[in-house]
This record gives sequence, C-alpha cells and structure tokens, in this order.
Amino acid sequence: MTAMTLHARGLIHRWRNRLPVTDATPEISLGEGNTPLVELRGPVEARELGIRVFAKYDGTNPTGSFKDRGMTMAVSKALEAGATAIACASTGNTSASAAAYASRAGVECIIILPAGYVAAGKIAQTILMGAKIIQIDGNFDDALRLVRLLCDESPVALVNSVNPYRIEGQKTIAFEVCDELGGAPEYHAMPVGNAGNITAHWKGYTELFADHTISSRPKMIGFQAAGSAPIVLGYPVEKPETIATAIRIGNPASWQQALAARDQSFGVIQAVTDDEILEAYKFLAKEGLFCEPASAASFAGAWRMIKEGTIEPGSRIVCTLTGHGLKDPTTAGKLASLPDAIPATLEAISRAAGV
Ligand code: AN7
Repeated sequence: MTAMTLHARGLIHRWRNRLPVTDATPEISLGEGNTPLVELRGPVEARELGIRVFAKYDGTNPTGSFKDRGMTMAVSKALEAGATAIACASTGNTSASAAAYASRAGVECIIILPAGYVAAGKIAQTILMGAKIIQIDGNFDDALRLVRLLCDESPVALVNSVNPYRIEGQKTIAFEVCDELGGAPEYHAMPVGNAGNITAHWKGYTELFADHTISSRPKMIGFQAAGSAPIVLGYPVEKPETIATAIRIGNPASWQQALAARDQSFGVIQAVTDDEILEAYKFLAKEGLFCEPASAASFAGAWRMIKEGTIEPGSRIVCTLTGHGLKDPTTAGKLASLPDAIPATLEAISRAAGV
C-alpha cells in the first residue's frame, strides 16, 4: 500500500540509502533531523585542557525531542505494513512524537502514561494532537510491559524503541554529527533511560565505520539519573525516582544493547545526581541552550568526567540534548523567579536595569 506523501524533507529523505526503506514506504515526515550542532563556550575546565564540547540540540526536532528521528521511521514502516493504529508507553516525549506522526499519517494513536510523572508540555502536546491517553497507577516500566501485551494481542503497531525502526531512525544522529565534524568525535554523551538512544547512536557510528566513512568511533558515555540507574547498579530499580522524569525508568528494554555499546566503544555508563543534572541544566541555559532536565544529564556526566581528568586533552565531546526545555515548564519555573512589576516609566526601568 502506498500512502500519499505530503511534502516535508526530513531524515528519511536525507539518509534514504542508509535506511531500510523502499519506494513502497510512505515518508511520514514533519521535517525532523538536521538539528544544530553547537560548540559550547565553556566549561572553563574543558577550555583549559583544549577539550571541545558540542551540544547536538535534538530538542529542535518538530515535537521537541529526538524521538521524532525514530518516529518518522516507525510510523512510515507501520503504515507501509498496513497498520491503522499505533501505541506506546511513554515518560512523555515518545507520546508527543507518536501522537504527531500518527496525526500526520492519519492513524489512531494510543498512549499509556505513568500518572503524575509526565511533564506538562508533553501532556499538552499529546492531548492536542489527538491521541487517546490512558494513565495508569504505575511507572513507565509497568506501562511498557502492558502496552507490549496489548500490541501482542491486537493489530496495533508498537512504536516504543523495542521497534527496530525506531533505532534505525535515531541512528541518523551519528550521521549528522560525522557529516558536520568531518569525522567522528572522541566521545559522545547521552542520557540513558530505556536505552534505545545509546543503542541507536552506536549503531549509526558503527555503520559509518564499517563502510570506512569514518576511521574511528567515539566512546559512548551514557548517564542515568542516580535514583533510576539500573544499568549502573546491575539490577532493575523497583521504584525509580528523579527530577528528570523522562529517564525515570527502572528496567530498560535495551539494557543488553546499552552494555554492548558501552563495552564495544570502551565507554562508560554512570549515574549523575539530580543536583548535578540541575547544575548542568542551568549551565546550558547560560550557553543559550534550553533543554529539559533529562537532556542535561549528558552534559552533567561529561562535565564531571572532564573535571575528574578522565577525558584526554584535545578531545571533542558531543552531548546529545535530547529534549527541549519548554517541555517541562514546571521544573524551569521552580528555578527561576520573576521580579515584581514596577511603574511603567523610564525612570523606574532605568533604575531597575541599572543603566
Ligand atoms: C528527553 O518518552 O522513554 O534511553 O517514553 O525523553 O532511548 O530511553 C524518553 C526517554 C532521554 C532516554 N532524554 O532515551 C519516553 C522515553 C529524553 C527522553 C531519554 C528520554 P532512551
């Protein structure tokens, strides 16, 4: 079945020859991918060592997160296979992305959310884009277990990152980074939740390495929130907790693939505390990059490794900023306070401005 393809140039268009698509695959796109790679001014500890730190700002994707990279592929392939409905469990970003691409494709979208733990922006998006939302008294791990059962028993296509097409789409982040840097960086840092994205990053680099497009691969350095760090601990976390709700995941589906990416790349997967995440979040904002707390885990971990002296001088580190800061206005609001209003006069504003 070939669906009508509406114009939008996204990552399937750009990387068609590196993706499992054919002429029969409809391109369900919102113009995702091709996100900014921004070199940071700091931190000072990196500058002193000649370490260059880059942010891959994937929060600029159409729904505000990296999930769009995987969703354009997953929904296009689901439509190609004749699906009329898709479903996912989500900590919020997958749901917003699934809802958007389902709307674009004209298929139904069913979302299972952990009640009380999804950031406000993500819920608003998902509702307005027309998805059917089911909230459960349980966490993401419960939601994922249940939606897998639901999809096993029905013709609904599962679009969580256990869907291999999600990984295929998300691997394109490595293509973009290498294209722009003219080769691979020495390190690539990312937050780790369900562990699909670290898997995808590594797959992308590995494919480029295999066909000699790049001559080396980066070390994958992944970071979990300390209260939700099953891979670091080596066992599932029953009651995961963190301010970074996007990665509040206690039993990642791609656990083994994450270990493989870590070990094959000679990388690490470590925990960062909520305090470190928030410090990184504020630091990035002052670099002009507003990301959500989970995204700041990548930079938080990289920054700590730089301070510890474990990153070689002269290295380039890319930190994936997975989601936009506007996704979670509640956390942002708690850290920022607005001054009281003053009279609307030049005198008053001059005094307030200090000029
Ligand atoms: C901003 O939306 O799991 O390790 O259901 O939203 O590939 O899971 C989100 C995950 C990092 C972790 N940063 O990526 C979901 C969901 C942000 C995220 C991750 C997520 P994975």
